[in-house]
Amino acid sequence: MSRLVVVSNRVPIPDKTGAAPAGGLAVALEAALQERGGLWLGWSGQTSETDEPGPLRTETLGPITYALTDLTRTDVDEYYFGFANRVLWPICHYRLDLAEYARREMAGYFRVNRFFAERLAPLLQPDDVIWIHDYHLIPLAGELRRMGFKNRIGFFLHIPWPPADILLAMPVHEEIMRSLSQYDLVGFQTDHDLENFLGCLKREGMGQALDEGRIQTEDRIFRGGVYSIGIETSAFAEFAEKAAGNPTVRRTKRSIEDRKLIIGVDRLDYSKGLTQRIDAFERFVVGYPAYHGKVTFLQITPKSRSEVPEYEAMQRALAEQAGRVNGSIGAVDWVPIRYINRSIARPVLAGLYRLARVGLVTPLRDGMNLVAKEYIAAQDPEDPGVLVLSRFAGAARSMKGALLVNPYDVEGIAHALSRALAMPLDERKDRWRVSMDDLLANDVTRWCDDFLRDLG
Ligand code: ADQ
Repeated sequence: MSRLVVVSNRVPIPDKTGAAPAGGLAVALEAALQERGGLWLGWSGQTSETDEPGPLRTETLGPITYALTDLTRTDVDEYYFGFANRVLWPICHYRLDLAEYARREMAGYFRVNRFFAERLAPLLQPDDVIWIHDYHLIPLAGELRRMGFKNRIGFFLHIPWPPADILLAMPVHEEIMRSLSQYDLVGFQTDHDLENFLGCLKREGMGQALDEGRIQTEDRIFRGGVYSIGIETSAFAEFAEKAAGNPTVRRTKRSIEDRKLIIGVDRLDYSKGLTQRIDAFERFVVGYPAYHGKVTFLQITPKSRSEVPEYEAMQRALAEQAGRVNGSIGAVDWVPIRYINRSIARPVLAGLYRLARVGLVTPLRDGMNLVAKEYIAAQDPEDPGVLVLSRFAGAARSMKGALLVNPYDVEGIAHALSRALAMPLDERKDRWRVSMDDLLANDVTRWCDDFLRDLG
C-alpha cells in the first residue's frame, strides 16, 4: 500500500501524553495514517519572531511523521487572516457582503501555498498518495505539479462551494478553479456543492462534466465527487452514555432543575446564524408563554479568529444580545440564556448534548455541521431529544429525522422549538432512529475510506 501524505492548515499533533486533540477528522485521518504509515504536514500555529519561518520540525510517533512549519507574521496576516478567512470563507458561505479582497493578501495566499509545496517536496516519494484539506490550500497541487510531481493528489473541501453568481465576484476565481483542476480527485460535502462547482466551470467556459464523475477542463481531466463527512458515531455515543457520572454534567443537570434544556454549540462565526437563533429563542418564549421559566437555552460558543475585525465585532454584539434578552424576558429566579465562550472537553460535551431535549443547529450556511451529528449520536435511545436543523447545513441532506428550519425565519424556528418540546416520545424515538441509522452507516471512517479508495 502506498504511503499517505496529509496536508492541512493545522496539524493535530498528539501532546506529551500521546493524546491527540479529539475531533472526528483528526481521529479518522490519524487512523488512516496509522494503517498505511504516513506523513502529516501543516502550520504549527506559531508565528516566527523574524522574517524567516525557520526550519521544518518533524516528529515521528509510531508509523506517523508529523511535519510542522512556523509562518512569518506577514504570511499569517496575508494567507490565513487575509485571503483564506476574509475572502474565501465569506465567499464560500455566500457572504459577498463580507468579502474584503486585497491583491496583496491574495498574493500572500499563493506565496504561502508555494512555501508549503517547497517544505513538502523533499519529503515526498514517487508513489505517495497526497490528500490536501480545505480552502486554505487550494493552490497546493498546482505548485507541486509545477515542481514536476506526478503523484496522486486529492483535495477535500470542508466548506460549501457557492453558486456562480457569487464565486464570479471574486477577482481570482479563475485561478482558484484552475488550481482545483490540478488534483486527481476533488471531494465536496454535498451534491449541491458539486453542482455549484460544475455550474461555475460551465458559466466561465472553463470545463464540463463527462461521465462517472470525470470533469474535462482546458488541459486536464480530473474527478469530482461527493463525500459527506461523518463523526465517530459509536465512540461518541459511548462518551455520552458514560458522561452521566461526570461532575460537570451532573452539576449542570442539577442546575437546570426540571427545566427543559435547549443546546447550541458552535464556533463563534457569522455563518452559524447565532443572532437569528437568539432572536428565535426570544420569540419562542414570548410567543409560547407556557414555557416561561420552563426552559434553559445553553449556547456554548468558543471564540475564533478574533484577529478578523468582523469576528471581534460579532463577539461583542452577541454578548450584548444575550444580555439584553435575559434582561427583558428573564425573572429573578430564571436566566433564560446561558451564553458561554469556552471550549468543552468532548466527553463532557457529549454528556451536555444528552441532557438537552432539543439540539438547536441553525447555520445560515454550513459545509456539513458536525454538531448536528454529535447531538444525535449522544442521545439516549429510550428518551431521545429532537434536532432542529437549518436546511442550509450540509447535514440536512442526511439527517432525515430532524425538524428542518429556514435559519432566517425567526418565527419558523420559534414554532419548531415548540413542536420539538411538545413532541411525544414515540415520534422522538422514530425520528432519532432514522438519523442515527444514517450516522452509524456513514461514519467518519467510511468517509475517509471512500475518499481514499476513489483517489487510489
Ligand atoms: P466547523 O465550522 O468548525 O467545521 P462543525 O462541523 O460544526 O463546524 O464542527 C465543529 C466542531 O467543533 C465539532 O466537532 C464541535 O463539537 C466542536 N466544538 C464546537 N464548539 C465547541 C466547544 N465549545 N467545545 C468543544 N468543542 C466544540 C468545518 C465546516 C463544517 C464541517 C467541518 C468538517 O465549516 O461545515 O462539518 O469542517 O468537515
